[in-house]
Amino acid sequence: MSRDTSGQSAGGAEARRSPEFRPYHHPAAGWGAAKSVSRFLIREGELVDGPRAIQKMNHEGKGFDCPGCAWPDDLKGLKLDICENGIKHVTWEMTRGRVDPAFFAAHTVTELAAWSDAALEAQGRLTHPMRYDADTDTYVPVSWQDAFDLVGRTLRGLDDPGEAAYYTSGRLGNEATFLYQLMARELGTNNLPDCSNMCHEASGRALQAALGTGKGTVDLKDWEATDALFIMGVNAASNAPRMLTSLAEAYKRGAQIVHINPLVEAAARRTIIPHDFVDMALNRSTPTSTLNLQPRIGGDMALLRGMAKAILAEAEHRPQALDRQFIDRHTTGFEAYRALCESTSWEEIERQSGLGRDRVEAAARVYCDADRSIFSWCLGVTQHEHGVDTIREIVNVLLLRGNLGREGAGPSPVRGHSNVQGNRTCGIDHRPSKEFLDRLAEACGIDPPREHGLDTVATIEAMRRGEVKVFVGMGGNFALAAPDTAYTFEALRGCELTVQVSTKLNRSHLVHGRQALILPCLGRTEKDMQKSGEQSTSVEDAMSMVHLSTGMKKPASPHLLSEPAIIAGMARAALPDSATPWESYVEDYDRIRDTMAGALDGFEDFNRRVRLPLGFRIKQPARELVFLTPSGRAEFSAAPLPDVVPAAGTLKLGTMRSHDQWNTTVYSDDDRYRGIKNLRTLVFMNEDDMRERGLSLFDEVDITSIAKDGTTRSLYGYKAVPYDIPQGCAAGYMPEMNVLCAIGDYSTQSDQPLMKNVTVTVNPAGAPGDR
Ligand SMILES: Nc1nc2c(c(=O)[nH]1)N[C@H]1C(S)=C(S)[C@@H](COP(=O)(O)OP(=O)(O)OC[C@H]3O[C@@H](n4cnc5c(=O)[nH]c(N)nc54)[C@H](O)[C@@H]3O)O[C@H]1N2
Ligand SMILES: Nc1nc2c(c(=O)[nH]1)N[C@H]1C(S)=C(S)[C@@H](COP(=O)(O)OP(=O)(O)OC[C@H]3O[C@@H](n4cnc5c(=O)[nH]c(N)nc54)[C@H](O)[C@@H]3O)O[C@H]1N2
Ligand SMILES: [Mo]
Repeated sequence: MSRDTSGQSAGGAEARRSPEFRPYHHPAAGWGAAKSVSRFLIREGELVDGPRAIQKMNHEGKGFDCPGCAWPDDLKGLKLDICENGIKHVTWEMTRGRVDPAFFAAHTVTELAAWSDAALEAQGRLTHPMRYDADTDTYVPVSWQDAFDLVGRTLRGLDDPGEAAYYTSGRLGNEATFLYQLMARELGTNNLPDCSNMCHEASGRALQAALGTGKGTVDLKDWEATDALFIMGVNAASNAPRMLTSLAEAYKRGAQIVHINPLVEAAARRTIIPHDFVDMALNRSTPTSTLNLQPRIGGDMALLRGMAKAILAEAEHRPQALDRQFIDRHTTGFEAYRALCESTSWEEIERQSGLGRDRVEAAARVYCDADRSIFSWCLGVTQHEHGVDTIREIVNVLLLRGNLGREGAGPSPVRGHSNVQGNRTCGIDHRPSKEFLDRLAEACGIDPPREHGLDTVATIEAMRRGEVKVFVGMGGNFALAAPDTAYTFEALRGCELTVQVSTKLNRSHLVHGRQALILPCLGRTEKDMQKSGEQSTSVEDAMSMVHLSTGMKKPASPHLLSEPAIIAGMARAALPDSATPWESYVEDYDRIRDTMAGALDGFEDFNRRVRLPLGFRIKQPARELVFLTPSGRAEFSAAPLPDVVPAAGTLKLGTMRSHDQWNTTVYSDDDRYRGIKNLRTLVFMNEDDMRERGLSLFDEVDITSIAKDGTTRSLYGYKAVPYDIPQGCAAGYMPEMNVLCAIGDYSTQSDQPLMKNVTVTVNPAGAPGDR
């Protein structure tokens, strides 16, 4: 494949300054974060409104949910339970910049396509619905009604409802989510790809199979009560910064904290809790780790297997290392798992995990010494071929010591987008269960399709084959977030119609179908007025708490509609004879919630309970030791260890976020906690791997990925950075590196793209045979 022609250029405003790398030795959060926030507020011109909005964020009573990550709110309604990245996120939505019809008239799409992604987003908020005009190659204003009619007409003209796909990015509120899936299903398709297909699909599948529930079972109270935390494959200081508070508090109470990550991230060192004024004033930091383990990329499962092996060995002379009573009463499959652990050699465990036996045993010792343990994980565990097996192995280890269904113990996936978990709960699922569809049919009087729909990768492939002709994106930036940039671009460009419901200009507006619409919506911080008055929407956090979010800012433009209103408008146009009261739902979201109460398990009495001060928690059967599995018990798995050792001459590359970005939105070219300034086109490498290739700091390299089917994809002129990462492993930034992720390289277990497990060669730039 030739040089990347996706039109992407890495980076934000500082792209031309010279790169710097100085390993970071300060605590996470604290004054560094405070400084970064104030710089950001000044840059965005939000010194007054910004702080006022932040006050309203995430706290008990009336306010809006942080549109950032899905970490739960402080249980005491702490007003200052906010973080640097949440502040950036809110301020980003409140920018004063506007992308209006005059802007679009002044720039053709071809011209905009040459702009960097950062430059596109930096223009500010979208103000009017716009339609692509091929004659002038520009977006031109369109009335809402004409936009809806275009969608309706095109959808009605399809030969089959499965020729359309309906994407969501995980910040859509529950009420809009419910309407969106209702629209798709009433139209006759389960084609509901979502960002979760790239994120935690593996967690859902593994937990469902093992415990009969697709979610974690613990909440913040458990985090406060646990004796040992195992934090796997998450860069918490950047991506779930409020976890730092929990880690510091755990440390102060004497809990053990084990970080498992090829990189020693900032959260695995020390932090200054930003709202602890005494610690802030004294610049006093708290450690957030008691043990750091650096497995090779993909080596987590072998590490867990080794821990289990060590626990079983320990139980031979100390029976209480196992919770036999729990195992006998609540689980199946233990003997097969025990036999598998015993037959897996230490040699194999060391080779596959990349860790010495003593390190694995040290982790097992921490685990055995703790009465209550929590395992928490994110993308470092999920975006792999064997992500499902690895998460089931986490559950296996938990089950061995009965770490389930009691305070301070259990699995705790760190979800991504603020409402990605709520999206799934409220019906965004391309593989809905029969029970879900039966209830939906009854509560809404529709006849939903029963066959499975398409997920993210399958949608791209179907668009590329011409089988999906209409793509609707409810938020997000599909073109850049999805794997195989060049392939995904071609797929989108082959569509008859692409519709993007967005707040800001992004790449997905410029990589469009024959016809295209940009439909601008209210952001979460903004006031949503409908016929019955001001509306709130609900969201669910990563620990299954559902609460209301109420915007308070004047909308960025009077022409914006709310997401429920846009969905209802499209639905009415596409389904003129629908008996669903679309207009009435939009007048008063309580009406949507009343229907949801009948349609969704756990949402009984929704309107009342969601107004309780902290909202309510969706019941978790596994938490009560009720397992909705075929056996009625928690199920041990016994999967063989995969071979994750890179072939000679290749490295395993993991793509990840910098500190200063939100998925496809890049705020700057800095990655403070990793010591990087002014550089995104980099690859972190082990020093020995660099030496072998004759590389030193900032030397230019070409990176070529080798897909399962043997095809290759390349990025040129990246800069090598020596880093504390195991040999054979490399890391760099998404979304730029999506160019390297082949469309066919997704997990056979979860269908997730292998974004943390790309086989690459790295060579000095322009080396012979490289291009
Ligand atoms: N500020 C900010 N917050 C965010 C986001 C954001 O972009 N910006 N994105 C949100 C979303 S949608 C999500 S899903 C989450 C993502 O949160 P994370 O999962 O933290 O996301 P990544 O940056 O992809 O980082 C993954 C981590 O996995 C590690 N890793 C890589 N390979 C392996 C492996 O094989 N094993 C182990 N154990 N670790 C590995 C990397 O070193 C890195 O620390 O964050 C959410 N929060
Ligand atoms: N290589 C690689 N690729 C990855 C990943 C990885 O780790 N490595 N991670 C994957 C993961 S976990 C995820 S979740 C995806 C992220 O994929 P997406 O969720 O699709 O991408 P985002 O960058 O979060 O989307 C940003 C856009 O959302 C729109 N937006 C913001 N707020 C709102 C709102 O309130 N309403 C609406 N309608 N639109 C809004 C704005 O227009 C903005 O440009 O990327 C995936 N891609
Ligand atoms: Mo995500």
